[in-house]
Amino acid sequence: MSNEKKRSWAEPYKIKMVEPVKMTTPEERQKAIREAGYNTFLLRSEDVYIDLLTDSGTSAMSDRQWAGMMLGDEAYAGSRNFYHLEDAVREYYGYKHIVPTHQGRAAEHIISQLMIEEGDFVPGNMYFTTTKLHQELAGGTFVDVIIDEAHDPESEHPFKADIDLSKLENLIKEKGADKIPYVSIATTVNMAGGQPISLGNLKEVRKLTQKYNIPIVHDMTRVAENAYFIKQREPGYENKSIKEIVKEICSLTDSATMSSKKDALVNIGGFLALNDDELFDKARNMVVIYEGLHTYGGMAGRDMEALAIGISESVDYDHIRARVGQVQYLGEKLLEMGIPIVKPIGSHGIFLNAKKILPQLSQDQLPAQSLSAALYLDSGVRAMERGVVSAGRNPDTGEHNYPKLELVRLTIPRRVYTQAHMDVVAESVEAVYNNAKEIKGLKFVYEPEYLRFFQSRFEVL
Ligand code: P71
Repeated sequence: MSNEKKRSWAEPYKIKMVEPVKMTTPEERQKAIREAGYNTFLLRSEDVYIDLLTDSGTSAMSDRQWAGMMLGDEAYAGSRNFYHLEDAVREYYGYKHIVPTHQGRAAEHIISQLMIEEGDFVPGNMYFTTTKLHQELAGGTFVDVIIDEAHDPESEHPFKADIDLSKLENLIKEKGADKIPYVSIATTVNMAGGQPISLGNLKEVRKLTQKYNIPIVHDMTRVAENAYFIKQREPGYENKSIKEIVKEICSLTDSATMSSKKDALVNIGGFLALNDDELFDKARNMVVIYEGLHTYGGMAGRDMEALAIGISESVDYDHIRARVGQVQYLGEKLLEMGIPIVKPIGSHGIFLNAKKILPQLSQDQLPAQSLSAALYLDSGVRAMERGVVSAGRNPDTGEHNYPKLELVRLTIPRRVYTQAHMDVVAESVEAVYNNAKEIKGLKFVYEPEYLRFFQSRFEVL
C-alpha cells in the first residue's frame, strides 16, 4: 500500500488524434479581448491557447464512441440508436422513461413548463443559471435551500451541496406543500464549485419530501463525479462501484434533467428522464413542439449512439478517477502557490476567489469578469466569470443580484488536456495573482435581457 502511493500514475488512455492550438502574442490577445468586449464568451476559440471556459460539450470522445458515430441510424422515427440510449439510461440510471433533447436546458424547459404554475416556489441546492431561468419563465420562484457552508469558499465541508433540511421544511410550512411542485437537486452543484451532495442527506430529503408528497427533480449533469466523491468521502460507500452509487442517487429521485455534454462525454445532447407515466406522456407530447420527434428530440441518431456509449464510459472507475484527479492536481498546485480558491477542490474545475484576489474592486466593478479578462491577457487561457454578471438581475426590482461568491472558473474538459497544460495554467494564474493590484474593474456597455453573461460587453473603468 505505502509503495503504491509513491508510484506515478497517468491517464487511462493514450492519444490517437491531435488538434493543434494557436499560441498568441500579448498584442494579439490585447486586440482580441478588446474586440470581445472583455467577455471571454465573445472570444473566437482560435484565439485561445488553453480553453477552460467550460467542460460542456468539450470532451474528447473515445474510439468506441467514434465507432458508434458510424452506426447512426438517421431515420426520422424509431432510430435504433434511440433504443440503445433508452437501454443505457435504464441500465445506468434506472429511470423508466426518456425524452431526448438537444441539450440540458431543453429538458429544463419541458419539465418547468409541465410542473410549475404561476406563484409556485422551487427549492434547490443553489441555483444554476439556465435551471433558474426556466423555473422563472414558467412562473416559479427559485429558493436556495443549500447549507450555508456552500456560500463560504473557505469552508472545507465535504458535501457542500447538501440541503439544509430545516430551510426546506420551513419553506414548505411557510408556502404550503401545494405551492412547491418539486425540489430541484443537482449532483454536483456547479455554482458552489463542483461540490457533491451526500447520499445520507439525499435520503433525508427524500424522507422529508415524501412526508409532504413533493417529488424530486434531479439535475444529473455531473452525477458520476458526485458519485466519485461519495465513494471517496462517505462512510459505507468505499467498496461500492461508481455505477452502483449513481444508480442509488437516481433511485432517490423521480425525474431528471441531463446535459449529456458533461459527464456523459459527448459534444451535444441531453434528455429528460421520468418515472411517472402521465408526466412522460405530457413531456413526450411537448418535445415534438420544441425539439423534434420523441425518438430523437433534436439529436442525430449518431449522437444518441455516442451518448449511449459515453454513459457507460462515464461510470468507469479509472476514467472518473483520472478526470477528477486532473482537477485536483491543478487545484493543489494553486493552493501550494497560495492562490485563494474555493475549497474543497471540486470535480469539474477550479474556482478562483475573485473577491479575495482583487480586494480593490467592489462587486459593482465586476471583479470576476475583470480577472477572467486579465488571465486571458496573460497567457491565452480562457476562463468563465461566475459572479455578479452570471447572477443577473432581480426580475422584480431590476437591481443586480449580488451573490456571495464572486468566482472565476477554470473548467477542465474531459480527456482533452495534459498535466503540462495544467502546469502552464497554474503559472499563468500565479503571474496574474502577483500582479493583481494593477487590474482595473469593468463596467457594462451592453447587457442583453436573458442570461446576460453570454453576450454582455464591457469597458475598462
Ligand atoms: C457549464 C454549462 C454550460 C453553460 C450554461 C449556461 C451558462 C454557462 C455555461 C450547463 C448546465 C449545468 C447544470 C448543472 C444544466 C446545464 C445546462 N453548464 N445544469 O457549466 O452545468 O445544460 O448547457 O446542456 O443546456 O459550462 P446545457
